[in-house]
Amino acid sequence: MSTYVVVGLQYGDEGKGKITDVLSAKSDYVVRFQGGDNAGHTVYVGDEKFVLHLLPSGVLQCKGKCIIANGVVVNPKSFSREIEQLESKGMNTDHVFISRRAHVIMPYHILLDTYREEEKGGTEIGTTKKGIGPCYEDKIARVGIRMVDLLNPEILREKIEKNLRVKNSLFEKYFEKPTLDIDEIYNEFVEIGKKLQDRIVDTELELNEAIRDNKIILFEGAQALMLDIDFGTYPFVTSSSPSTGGVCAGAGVPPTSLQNLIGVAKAYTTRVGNGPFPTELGNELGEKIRQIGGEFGATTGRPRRTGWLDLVSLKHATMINGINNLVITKLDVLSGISPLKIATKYKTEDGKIIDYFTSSTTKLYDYEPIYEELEGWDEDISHARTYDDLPENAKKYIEFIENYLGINVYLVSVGPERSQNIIRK
Ligand code: 2SA
Ligand code: GDP
Ligand code: MG
Repeated sequence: MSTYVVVGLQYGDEGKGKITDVLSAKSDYVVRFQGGDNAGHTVYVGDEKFVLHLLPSGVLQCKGKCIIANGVVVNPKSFSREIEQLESKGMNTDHVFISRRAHVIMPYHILLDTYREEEKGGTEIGTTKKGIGPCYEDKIARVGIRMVDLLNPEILREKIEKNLRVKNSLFEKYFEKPTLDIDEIYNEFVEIGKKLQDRIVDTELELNEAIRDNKIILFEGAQALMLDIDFGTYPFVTSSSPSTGGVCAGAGVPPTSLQNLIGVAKAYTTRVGNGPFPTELGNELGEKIRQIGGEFGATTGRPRRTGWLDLVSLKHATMINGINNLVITKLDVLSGISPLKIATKYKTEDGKIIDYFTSSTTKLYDYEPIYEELEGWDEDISHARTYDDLPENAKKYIEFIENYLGINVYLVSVGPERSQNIIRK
């Protein structure tokens, strides 16, 4: 198999960064295909912690090329910051490229996102305030600025001017906030274009050539299926498609080229931001899991909401993604908790028992999860390196998930470090 796709199956933060890092050592390409610097992908190398937001997590290990493809929305300032951070640690970043077609997050996108979130009675989605939604809006409205535009000052000025006419009027009249200055933005982004020009390329050409040459390509998802613009808990979602299907449009590669579809799920569930969360604990045990699991936003530092594993939503996620390999992370966090609950069905507000995920987000608040209880284990499993090192009850937990979803778990992660994995044959 030469192409791998790693996607999140819950509400993000499943540990995709760690898994991508592990897989990227043998990859010729590591590719981000959606989202932007809203992502927070944590990788531990020894005692050193790296949190990657816009760059693929594979940048730390991949000896080939790291690509930010057309489906990503790029904040060039975050890009430069991350590149500088890595270079200050002695790393070479000459292998990082951005698609000419990728859209640029402009200062007005960030302000719009922030004002909407802070407005009383506004969107209140609990976004990362990185400008992701407004940038994708402009892309779809066909008024966006793309990386290639940063290389053509005349077109760039025209496009900024056009956008500012609308955005400034919104800032002034609707939000009652200061307007933005065209010259300031223009000068800044022309300079950014000059600085990044050698990295701005036609990534879809390169990737398709790599597919033809049977190179190993790893597509790295950010966020997760339950935050998908179509199949997540709309409107409490991100503005892209973090699914395996999103890879094709987001990187310009054909569906027939995708082979190994890897879904990453935590052994429990977390969510950061607003929106329904049927298995949320919201009690002392939830707090305990947050503390042991270190469940705080890797980009914003916000405390993540915690809850039991939800197989109803996981089945939805594996179905939409067509997952053929599962990774379960953070099993170590559940040591010492017994019984462990797993949601296998929901009871709807009118008493019906269902085992599929609903499209009606508002109803989901009134759905009651129906749980199976499994006995827990007390052992510290963070040193387990083979499946047989795991206590019987931990194995039963994994096998319960496999049986429900009908998909094999091929990797169990038992700690944040690169080496803390159990790979099943
Ligand atoms: P946005 O900013 O428009 O994408 O926000 C929309 C929703 O998507 C959620 N979202 C995330 N959820 C989990 N993790 C994300 N990345 C960071 C992390 C988040 C952080 O790794 O911890 O630091 O807070 C991420 N990015 C977006 C977001 O919470 C909204 O629900
Ligand atoms: P991502 O967005 O999916 O890449 O995940 P994040 O990096 O936002 O959050 C996952 C957190 O869990 C990070 O702090 C990781 O270092 C950590 N982590 C990943 N896998 C494991 C694991 O198996 N056990 C423990 N205890 N922590 C893990
Ligand atoms: Mg994250």
